[in-house]
Amino acid sequence: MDFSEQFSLKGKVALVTGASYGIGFAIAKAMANAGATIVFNDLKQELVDKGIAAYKELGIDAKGYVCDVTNEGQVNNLVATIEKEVGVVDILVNNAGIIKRIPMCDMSADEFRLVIDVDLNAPFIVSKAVIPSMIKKGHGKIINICSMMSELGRETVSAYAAAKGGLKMLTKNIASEYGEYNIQCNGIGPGYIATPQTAPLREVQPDGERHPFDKFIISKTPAARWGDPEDLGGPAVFLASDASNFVNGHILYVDGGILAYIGKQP
Ligand code: NAP
Ligand code: GCO
Repeated sequence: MDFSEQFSLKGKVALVTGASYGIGFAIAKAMANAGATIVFNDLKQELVDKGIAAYKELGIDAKGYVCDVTNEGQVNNLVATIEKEVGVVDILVNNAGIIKRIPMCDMSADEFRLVIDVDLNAPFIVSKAVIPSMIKKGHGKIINICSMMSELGRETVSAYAAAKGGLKMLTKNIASEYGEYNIQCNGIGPGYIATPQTAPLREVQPDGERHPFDKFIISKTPAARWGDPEDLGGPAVFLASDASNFVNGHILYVDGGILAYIGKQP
């Protein structure tokens, strides 16, 4: 296999969850450019239609479906439909996710459960739905979108940190349990990426100043900038391609150096 072939996704079907915009969209775009056929889902038809149009503008013929990834029945239907209409899912990216920024003692148990449901239970449900056909086909790649909060905590994100820490361990367990079937399951841990999810942390202040959290993140990031969703494209293609066939159970942090850095000396 020549060098570029190793990174090619030609002939592969990639399902990226929650990929109408944001990180999922950028990952799907990179995978399409590497040759994959893109399938994605989102919660609402309106978002799916917007996503399809945005892919089309880039010359990508993506197929989109409405599906709530926390609903096992809907997920099983989605995977059966994809197998019938497009083919077996070779690459799954568990990207759909939510965050609630609420101090822990003010957070209700229902709010906590909702975050766990979307960010941890859903990757379990979707992975479980695609693994049997991957085993039959003889290969599969699962990429779980983890977080800085798979390693670190901070005020107000207890549910998110618990879910993303759990997702890191689910990643290692899928790798352990299905590695023998030539399935590689790895995670990507994005740093702070400029998407709608983090927009409230970057809001310009009434006096025109940058948000204090925005300044804080820049000071904590050796790259001295927020990540762009496009920064995740190359790492995702690597983990979806034959180039990573012996990489399993690994979390690839794409964070501009945050986890390596103790912070600026006073
Ligand atoms: P985003 O802009 O909020 O996009 C998330 C997508 O997931 C949206 O399209 C959302 O649809 C969809 N979604 C949410 N719940 C869903 C469900 N139950 N079923 C199906 N789709 C659902 O987020 P993002 O910033 O691109 O983040 C993508 C992933 O990366 C998430 O897992 C996030 O935790 C993770 N991450 C983000 C950052 C960051 O700095 N942005 C850093 C590390 C990790 P709706 O619009 O309908 O809600
Ligand atoms: C927050 C952020 C983060 C990021 C990301 C970091 O409020 O701290 O939203 O959690 O979204 O997951 O990797």
